[in-house]
Amino acid sequence: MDAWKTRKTWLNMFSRLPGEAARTPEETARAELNCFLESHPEESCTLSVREDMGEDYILTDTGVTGGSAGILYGAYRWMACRALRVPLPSGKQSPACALRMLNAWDNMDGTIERGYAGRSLWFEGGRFSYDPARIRQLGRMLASVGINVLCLNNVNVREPAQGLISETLDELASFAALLRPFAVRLMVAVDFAQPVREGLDTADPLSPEVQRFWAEKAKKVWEAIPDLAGFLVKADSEHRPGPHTYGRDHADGANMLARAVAPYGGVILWRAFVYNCLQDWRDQKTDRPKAAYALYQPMDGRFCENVILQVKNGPYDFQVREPLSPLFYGMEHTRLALEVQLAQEYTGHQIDLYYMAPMWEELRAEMPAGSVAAVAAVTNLGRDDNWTGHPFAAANLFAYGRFAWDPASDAEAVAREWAALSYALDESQRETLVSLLMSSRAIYEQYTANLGLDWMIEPGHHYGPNPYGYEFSPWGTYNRADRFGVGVDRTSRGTDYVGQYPAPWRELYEDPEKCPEKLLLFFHRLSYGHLMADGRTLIQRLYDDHFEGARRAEELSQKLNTLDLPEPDRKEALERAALQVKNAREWRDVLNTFFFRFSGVPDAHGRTIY
Ligand code: GCV
Repeated sequence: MDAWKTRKTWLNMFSRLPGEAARTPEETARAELNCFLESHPEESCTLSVREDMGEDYILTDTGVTGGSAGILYGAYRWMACRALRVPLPSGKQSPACALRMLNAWDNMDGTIERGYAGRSLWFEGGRFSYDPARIRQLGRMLASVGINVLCLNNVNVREPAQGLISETLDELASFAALLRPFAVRLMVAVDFAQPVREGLDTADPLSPEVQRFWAEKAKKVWEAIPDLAGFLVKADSEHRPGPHTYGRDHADGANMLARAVAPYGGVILWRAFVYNCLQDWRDQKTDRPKAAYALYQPMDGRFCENVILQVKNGPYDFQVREPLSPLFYGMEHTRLALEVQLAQEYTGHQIDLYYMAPMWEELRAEMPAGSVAAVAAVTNLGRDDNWTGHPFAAANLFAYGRFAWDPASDAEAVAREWAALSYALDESQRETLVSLLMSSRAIYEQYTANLGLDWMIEPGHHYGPNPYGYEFSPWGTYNRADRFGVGVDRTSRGTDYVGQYPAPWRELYEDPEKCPEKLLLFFHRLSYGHLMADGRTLIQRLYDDHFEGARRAEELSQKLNTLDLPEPDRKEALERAALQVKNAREWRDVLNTFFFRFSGVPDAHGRTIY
C-alpha cells in the first residue's frame, strides 16, 4: 500500500478513498455520503439536486440541496459539521467569487518551482505520470473546501510544457476527466510565444496570422476539454516573452488571447507580476513596488470582459509583510484576481510553521469592497506522503479554500476546524495546536522581517538570513542599510510609491508617526535613533524583536512536543520545529550583528551580539 493512503488529512471523517465509478459531482456526493452514513448509522441525509443552484447549497439536519457542483460542496460541509457535532451553516451558501483557483508551479520534469513537499503529483520525466487514486484524493481535498480550478503547470512555461496544448493535449484531457467528478476544472499556463514554437515567425498579438493561430488553437483545445477554465499567462516578466517583445502593450496581448477563448467561455488570467528584474542597484529612483501599478493602471478599462488581471497580494512578491497592492484600489474597470502563495517560498519552506489565514484577515480589512473577481493560490502540495511537507501546512490549503469561498471566514475558527478534522486530540491539546497555528505568522515575522523589512534572505532559494544577499543585485529589492539608518523612503519626498494609494492609505503611509508599525520600514528610511511609539529606539526594537522571535520559536517547539499527535506526523512536525529553532537563532544573530556593526549601538540589555 502506498504510504500516502494511510496519512491523516482533514478528510478523516470518510473511511475510504472514493471509487472510480463516480462520473459527476452528484455521483461523488452520493458515494461519499453513503460511505459516511455507513460509519455514522445514527445519521440520515438525502441529496436533492436543483440545477439552477449551480455552486450554491442549503443544508438541513437531514438533507443537502444544491446545484450540480453545490451538491458536492454541500455534502462535504454537511459531513464535516455532523462529524464535528457543530451547527450547520444556515441559509443558502454561495461562494464569494466564481473562480477559486490553485496554481501549481509544476514542471514536466517532475520538479516544482518553489515546491517544498516533494516532486510533482502528476508530472515526471517530461510527461504525465501519476497514480489515478491519488489524483482522485486530490480532487476530493479540493472539492471538500470548494476549490474549483487547478492550473497544473508552472507559469514559467518551459519545454515540453508547451506541448500540453499541442502534442500532449489528449493526456491533458485524460487528466481533466479524473478531476471532473470533483467539480474541479483545469486551467493551463501558456507561453505567449507558442505561435513561434509552432512555426510562425512572430507572436505579435496584432498580427492576423497570430490571431488565427490562437483561434484555431483554442478550438482544438476546447474540443478536447470542453470545460477547460482558461489560460494563465506570465508575460514580459522575469525573462518570459510577451507583447512588449513586439512593441505592443499588455491590453493588446491579453485581449487577443481573450477573443480566441471567448467562444468557449474561457478566461485569460493575465499576471500583473511585471517589473524590471535587471535593475542597477545604484539606481535609487526606480522602485520595484511601483512597477505593476505604473504599467497597468493607465490600461484600466481596456481589457476584455473575459480577461482577469491576476495581482499578487503585495506590490513586491509574497514577502512576509507587504501593504496591499495599490492595483486593488486603482482598477475599477478591470476584473482582478487576488494571488496568494501557499508554497512557503518566503515564509519558511514548509519547515518553519506559518499559518496564513491571519494574513488573509488582514487583507480583507484593507481590500475595497467588490474589487476581487477571482482568487488564486500557488499550491503547497507535492508527492510527499503527507502532501505538504510539514503536516500542519495542510491547514493553509484547507484555510485557503474556506477563505476563497467566504472571505469573511474567521482564521481561528478555521484552524480549529482543520485541527479537529485532522487529529483526534482532546480539547486542551487541540486548543494548543490552534494557538500554535495562530501565533506562527507573528513569530516568523518577528525573527525575519520585523517592521516590514523584507528581502534579507539568502538569494536563490530564499531560506535563512542574508541581509547583503539582494543588496547589490539586479532584482530591485534593497534595504539600503548604512551607518545612518535603514529602509527605502517611499514617501512623496522619496520614490513616491505612496502616491499610488488613495486616501486614507496615502496619508497613513506617508507619515512615520501614523504608518502602521508593521510596515514602518517598508515605507520609510529611518535612523537607528528614531523613537518608536513605545519610547524604544529603532535599533533597540530591531534587536528586541529578533531576540524575542527566536525565543518564541523555541517555545513553539516545546509546546508542539506536548501534543499527542499520531506518528509519523509527530516526528515530522518535531523535526521541522528543531530546524525552525536553528533557523530563528541564525536570523537573530545574523541580523543583530549586521545592525550592530553598522550602528555601533550596543543592546540595552547586554545580550550577546557578535
Ligand atoms: C514562477 C517569484 C519566484 C519565482 C516565480 C515568480 C512568479 O519571483 O521566486 O520562482 O516564478 O515569483 O510569481 O512568477
